[in-house]
Amino acid sequence: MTDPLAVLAPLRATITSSTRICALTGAGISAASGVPTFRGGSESLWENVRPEELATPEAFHRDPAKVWRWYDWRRGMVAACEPNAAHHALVALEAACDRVTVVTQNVDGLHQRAGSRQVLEFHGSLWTLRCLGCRREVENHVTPLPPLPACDVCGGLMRPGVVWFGEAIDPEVMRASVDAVGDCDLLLVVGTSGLVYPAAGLARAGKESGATVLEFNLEEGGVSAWVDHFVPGSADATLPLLVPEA
Ligand code: BV8
Ligand code: ZN
Repeated sequence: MTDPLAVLAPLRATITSSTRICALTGAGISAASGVPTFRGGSESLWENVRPEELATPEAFHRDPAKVWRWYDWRRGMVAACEPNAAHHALVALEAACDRVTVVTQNVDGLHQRAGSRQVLEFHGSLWTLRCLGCRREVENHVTPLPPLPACDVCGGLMRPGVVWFGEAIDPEVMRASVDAVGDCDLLLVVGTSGLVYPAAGLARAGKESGATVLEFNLEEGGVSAWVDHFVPGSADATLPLLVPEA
């Protein structure tokens, strides 16, 4: 595997002169924290289930208790994890440039726990519940949850506050994310297979808006066509290489 430093050394001026950095992150950035990825490894989150089975509105309508068991298991598992050096590196970059915006496909909340101040949760959050009755959204970190969490205002059934397959991205989050990739001069694409749209389309949008695009991943994937430089390795080892010596 190429030495990540050999890729980054010639880019040092580009990186340090960047004033607006955007990081588009996927499950791979949380892998070192112990959060399984979706498509990969034996421990992947989808290993024993197909996404269509659980991460869709139809699945929830068909068997809400089953879908809640999976999300409650994930909430408990993520609650026991800590942000890793990759999450912390994005926080450290905030001191080195005007603005770092994180657009994450992850729903684990680890960027916020690491201290990132500008996080756009493109696919929502495990820690948000939304009422099907009155549409209220609440932040909730209780694990485990009751089997079918009910809204304490209208008694309606609550659902996980995530974006399922076939559901639209929140328009406000979409607009802010498109602005972030369109406005940045350095786009870091970290730990994503680039298979899920419209999230993966943000990498192309960043490239076409003139950003320098660096991909941090174990292997090249779905967005590599729009990447200027591929930095191989585990994000918790490679992303900290971007942070100027303290
Ligand atoms: C929509 C929240 C329309 C829930 C998630 C055919 C072609 C193209 C698109 C489609 C298609 N058929 C259907 C679609 C659309 C569909 C889609 O893209 N499907 C894909 C699978 C083909 N998209 C949608 O449905 C989206 N909505 O299109 O709506 C619409 C419009 C208007 C009105 C109504 C409807 C909504 C998609 C959102 C789905 N929700 N998550 C939950 O989490 O439970 S997606 C899920 O996958 C996660 O959010 C995850 O983040 C995301 C993407 O996966 P990755 O993050 O990339 O993770 P993955 O495991 O795949 O890869 C891990 C990567 O990390 C790998 O590259 C690996 O090498 C790397 N890695 C591993 N370890 C490390 C590492 N890298 C660095 N260091 C390490 N240590
Ligand atoms: Zn309600």
